[in-house]
Amino acid sequence: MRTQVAIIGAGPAGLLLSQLLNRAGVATMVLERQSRAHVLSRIRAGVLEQGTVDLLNRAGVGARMAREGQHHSGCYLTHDQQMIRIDFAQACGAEVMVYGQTEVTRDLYRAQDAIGAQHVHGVKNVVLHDLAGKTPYVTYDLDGVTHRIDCDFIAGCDGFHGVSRKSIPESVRREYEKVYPFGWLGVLSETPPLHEELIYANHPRGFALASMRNPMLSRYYIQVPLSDRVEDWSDAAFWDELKLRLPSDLARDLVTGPSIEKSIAPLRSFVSEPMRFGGLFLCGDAAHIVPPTGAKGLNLAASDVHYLSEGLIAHYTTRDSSGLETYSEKALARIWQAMRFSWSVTTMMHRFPEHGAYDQQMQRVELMQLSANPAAQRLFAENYTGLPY
Ligand code: RFL
Ligand code: PHB
Repeated sequence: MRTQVAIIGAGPAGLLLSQLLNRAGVATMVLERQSRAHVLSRIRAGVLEQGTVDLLNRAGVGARMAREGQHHSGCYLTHDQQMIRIDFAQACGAEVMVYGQTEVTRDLYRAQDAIGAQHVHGVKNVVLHDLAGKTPYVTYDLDGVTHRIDCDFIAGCDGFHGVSRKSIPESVRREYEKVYPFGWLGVLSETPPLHEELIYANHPRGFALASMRNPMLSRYYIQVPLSDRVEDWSDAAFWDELKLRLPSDLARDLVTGPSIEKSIAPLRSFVSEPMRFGGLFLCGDAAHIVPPTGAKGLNLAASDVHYLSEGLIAHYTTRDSSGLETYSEKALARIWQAMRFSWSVTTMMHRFPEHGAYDQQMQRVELMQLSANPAAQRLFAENYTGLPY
């Protein structure tokens, strides 16, 4: 079997790339290890930058997002009992859209089905071949039979644990990593959100976040030690801890209910350079991970897809390969800026086991600066709503 671009992974990066390429007449084949139901059961990101919204609209998948997504023109950072509102609209004239990654993925699958894009789910033993040569190909097993796809290019959209990044020789890869000494315990519940905007809470007991998906679906997180397991946290214990970390006026109004999803995600910053090796291009979490504090993971996957799809479409339509040549450099420039923002918000908002009184004063001063200084507010707002592509 032959295609132009073989795409490994049907997360948001793989599906969005496939959608943009197919609409431009470039043939793709998406290989996914999990079932479609499994991909759609994952609860992850919730905040979309304007650039991501624009790209989804360009991919023809924006209709339901326009109806059901919520426009947010600010968010809150809390500290002690104080609430600092960052007004994105006033600080930098931009806003974000709250619309879950699960819904983005569902919309992409529907659009892909409508144009007859090719996906194979449940593949095993994906191996990438001849990446440095002229005839790259992919082999995989399905139901005990080995298949081969010949292609011009391979897009590695298979997330942090995928096979693509590891197919680049170690002598070529440069990896940068920071592992944080805590995770986020997340709960999804069919309750009205605490507030109409997101609330990021810095508290002596640890960080908390009150987010949402829609008027009857809330998403909350609390910082937990890496040694905690989901089974250690009953719903009642989660709600009690969350209330302790929110300003008391707000906590009084929190509506609690049974959790419909509960999971712990470790926090990590990671970048692998370069993002191209011969015929292989890495995209999204396959090349980089950010801690979720800045809401950047999904948005970086989208900006990678933007650069890569432009490069591939120009290559096929005008024989101009300059976009492919500069892909890694352009994507990485934006990624490192998002790395800095995610690291700085994570550092400002969490309790670190090794931190003492000095570090806590630094957090307090940073928060005070954000509450009083328009330049600091603008920097935060520009980064949160998304730097230009
Ligand atoms: P994904 O979504 O991980 O998709 C990769 C896909 O590749 C498949 N795969 C393979 N397929 C074939 N062969 C193999 N060998 C394969 N290995 C893996 C996987 O099954 C999967 O379907 O990466 P992508 O597309 O780059 O998208 C990135 C985003 O998903 C990610 O950045 C965000 O979800 C990160 N993230 C969050 N980002 C935010 O902006 N805000 C958040 O609140 C937020 N919460 C989260 C998150 C990531 C989490 N993870 C990864 C554990 C919460 C969690 C729990
Ligand atoms: C979420 O709603 O899941 C969410 C929102 C903002 C973040 C992280 C997660 O920074």
